Amino acid sequence: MTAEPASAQTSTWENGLRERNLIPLWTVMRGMLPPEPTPPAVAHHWRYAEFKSELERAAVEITAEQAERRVLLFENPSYPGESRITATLHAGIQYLLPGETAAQHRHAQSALRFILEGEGAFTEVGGERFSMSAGDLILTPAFQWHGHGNPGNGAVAWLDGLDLPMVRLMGTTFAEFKPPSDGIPKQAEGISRARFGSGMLPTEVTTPSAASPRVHYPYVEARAALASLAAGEPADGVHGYRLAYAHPQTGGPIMPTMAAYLQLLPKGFGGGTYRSTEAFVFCVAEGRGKTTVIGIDGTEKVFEWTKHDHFVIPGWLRFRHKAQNESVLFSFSDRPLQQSMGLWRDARD
Ligand code: 1HN
Repeated sequence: MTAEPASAQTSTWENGLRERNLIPLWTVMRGMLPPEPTPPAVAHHWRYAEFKSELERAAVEITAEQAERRVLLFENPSYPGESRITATLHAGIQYLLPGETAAQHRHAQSALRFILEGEGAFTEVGGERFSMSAGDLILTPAFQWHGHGNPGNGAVAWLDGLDLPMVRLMGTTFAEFKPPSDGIPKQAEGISRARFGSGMLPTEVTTPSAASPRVHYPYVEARAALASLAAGEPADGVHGYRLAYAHPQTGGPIMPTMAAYLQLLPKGFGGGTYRSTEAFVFCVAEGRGKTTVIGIDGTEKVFEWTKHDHFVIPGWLRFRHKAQNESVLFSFSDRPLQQSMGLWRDARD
């Protein structure tokens, strides 16, 4: 909302100001300060049954080598041409056939990967190989060399989540596509897990790294934790049984810009309505259910989801989950960025 000019004279004067790149704040200030968030992104649902065949088609159209990263990205309908799923997050599904590799590169953006299906592929991060199994979370902290390979027998698909729009906003994008001529220093397989993944920590490391040095969070462990919670305590009224993947040195989020969660919704679970300033990208790891999202204008969208469907909920839109079968949802968000700025809030209403 902008104020009407007080007189034609003011308007002429204002126009003169504009020509000199000077803007009277009072004409634009109310638009800058809405009483509560009005996210331009919309909630949206991508069904695996619909995009799986497009991934297969992509594998016919282009080799992983040509594509460098064979990804179909989820673009929010509100941001055409901007390759983003929310104001701050990028998400897509990467697909690698047996025998294919995706060359090493590195960039300022941080990435996380949640494996959908396929066994036997690996990703290399900072010179260490991590084998991928369905449901695993694997991190690629900013500026680490990383590439992927699939020496297995079947295709592999995984969700890529990146903080690309944040890095673009700050104008801090750097990338390198040619590894050093003497190669990327190799690390023994399992070393980061041995150092940071057992509930113990190296005694000589004092400064926590910005992103979790654990890198790999296997599904078997996270899933077993959720099962034990569900057997041992009542569910949260909104989230069911939800755990955040944690940075082993700080207990905080796994990355400075992105948090990730795994949650179990028991069969028949009906959650209360919730909203938070963080935008969520959800991936259905198991089960079947529905999520109702209530728009700013009060209109409801119902996403009936099943395994490997994805959906996005922009910040400050109300939503609630219902599970038809026992379900597991993976999600990631921009919460750490918001918390570092003192901006994060949520409400159960
Ligand atoms: C990237 O480096 C990967 O390394 C995946 O697998 C998706 C999307 C945009 C920019 C870089 C990867 C990406 C990406």
